[in-house]
Amino acid sequence: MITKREFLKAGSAALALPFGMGLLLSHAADGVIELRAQAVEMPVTSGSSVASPLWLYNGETPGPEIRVRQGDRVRVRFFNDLKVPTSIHWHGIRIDNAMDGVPGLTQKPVLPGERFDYDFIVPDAGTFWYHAHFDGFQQVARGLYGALIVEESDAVFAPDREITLILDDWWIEQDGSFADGFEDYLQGKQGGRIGNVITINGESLDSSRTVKAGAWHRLRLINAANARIFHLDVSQLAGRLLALDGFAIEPREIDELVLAPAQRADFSFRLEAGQRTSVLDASGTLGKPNDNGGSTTVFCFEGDAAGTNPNNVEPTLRKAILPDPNLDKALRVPLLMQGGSLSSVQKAVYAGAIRTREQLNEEQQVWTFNGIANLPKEPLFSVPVGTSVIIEMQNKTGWQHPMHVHGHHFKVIKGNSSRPSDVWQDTVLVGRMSDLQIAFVADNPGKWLLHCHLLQHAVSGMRTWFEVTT
Ligand SMILES: [Cu+2]
Repeated sequence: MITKREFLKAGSAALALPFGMGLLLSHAADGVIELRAQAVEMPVTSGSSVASPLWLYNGETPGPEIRVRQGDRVRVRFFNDLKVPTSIHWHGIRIDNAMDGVPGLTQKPVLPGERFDYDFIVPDAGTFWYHAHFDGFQQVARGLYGALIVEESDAVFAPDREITLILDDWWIEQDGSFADGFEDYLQGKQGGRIGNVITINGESLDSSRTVKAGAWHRLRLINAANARIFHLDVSQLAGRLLALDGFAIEPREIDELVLAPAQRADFSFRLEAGQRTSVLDASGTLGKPNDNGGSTTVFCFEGDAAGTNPNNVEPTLRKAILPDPNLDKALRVPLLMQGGSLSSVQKAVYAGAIRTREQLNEEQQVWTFNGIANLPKEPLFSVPVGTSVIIEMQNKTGWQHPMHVHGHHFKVIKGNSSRPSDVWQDTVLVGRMSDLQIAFVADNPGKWLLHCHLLQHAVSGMRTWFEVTT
């Protein structure tokens, strides 16, 4: 059995990058990016020799990092080499609806052996990601995701001062096979598929990266896990939080970062020569405490031996200007969230008919929005373009839900999201048994998904949609 490193050396055409990821540029060559979804037997972590049946973009985990510039037209020629249908969703991009990658709502699934050309403009600079959006609970868990980085039109950080880290967890057996074959029903009723192997760009916990001493770096973090909410102690990072869900914020120092599935966070940081800094696990659930009796190190950086550059000024990001919703005139949309293993719900609508609790259990539809499990025929709401909308989420379940709105960014106007309230975001963590309100201007025409990004929750009921009409 070969290790992942040997595998990459032997078979991958990926460009050599400082941090080991393949790279695809839209503003290179003919500007068309080629992505292939493929089944690949390889280990999930470098150094391991136990292969898992992964599904990957271009045979890489994470998939190749796509780098484009703000305002670019992005063209992706996508081939499905898998034996199952799939599609790609461009998470967080305020995209043309037809390119959003949601089978059943915005496109047909891309069948085995077929091709789909994605073609869209990226209006906002920031840290985004792409992932499969068909049977996502399985396809994302098997590795179908990658970073989508939209650079500012004028480069803010030097290219070799940029570090993208994708956090994931995998639930695999000793022999490398995926635990439960993606059929564990009970997990879907609770906190979802939490893995037993953590990876950071395919490296295991405590991986170290050398950075240029004295220079400001930009760290882009992406949580690609199905269900795991990362609690990171970033107090040692000696940097500042620059952006959340791709969008620039007022830079600030923070000690702890809660990163729910699909969320992103950008930091600036700088190290002196020989200085080492660690990002630690604040949840107490990752790995084992280190020899010093402290928290587990998730990843760390070390300044190289080069001299410092005292003239180096910390770069800052330009804030995106999005229209603020008119809260007085906004359409208020209640969203009652129910279900899960502790639920008392006795009946709900599924596929257009009222079902009993037993029937819902049989159909594995155990979560509901407003009494409906999974995509209803009618939208949650339909509004003309430009309408301000407030979604009043009432989480009556004993679980947390990272709620994601497609095609738009929103602000939290009421409730605790464990994030600053003045930021635009596309995924918000709604606490158990709590209320939270988000607001945005529905300014992107089309049919948009609104769902829980805990992917087993989504497939077993926590999905709805809304319509923005012209
Ligand atoms: Cu959920």
